[in-house]
Amino acid sequence: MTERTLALIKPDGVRRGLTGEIVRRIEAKGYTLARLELREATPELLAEHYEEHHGKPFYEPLVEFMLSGPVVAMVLEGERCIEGFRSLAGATDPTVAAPGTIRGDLGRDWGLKVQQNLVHGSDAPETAEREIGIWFPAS
Ligand code: IDP
Repeated sequence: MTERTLALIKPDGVRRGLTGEIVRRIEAKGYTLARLELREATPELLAEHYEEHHGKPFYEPLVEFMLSGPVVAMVLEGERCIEGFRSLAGATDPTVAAPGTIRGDLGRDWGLKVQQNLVHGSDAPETAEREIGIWFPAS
């Protein structure tokens, strides 16, 4: 079944000049870029996006990090692309993410309060539709 997912290149990825490399991997996998925009997040948008993490110890540093520079927001389309993009991204912790994945090849631990792990990808069809609605309200 063709799916849509929200993928973000987080501020560390944009800052480090990895946008092209990350988009290249998405395109090489064969997913369609339905939307792609360089965006500045806002506290309100992030409060919605990270609703499930409110109250966790890494929440405040996560929001601060996500506000530290522009992000690239994308809507990807393709068969099973929700699971597929998470597979391309790799495990949350970049130190243990498998080589071959975006986080495993390009990310590492910087000893900070939040994992700067380059990308975000929706984790389920309902989450994907919710997150696409937050970042691209007209979609
Ligand atoms: P995911 O991005 O792999 O889906 P989530 O559990 O949804 O991981 O967490 C959202 C983001 O919060 C992560 O990508 C990472 O940047 C940060 N994060 C998650 N867990 C921790 C943690 O235990 N310490 C620091 N940062 C974390």
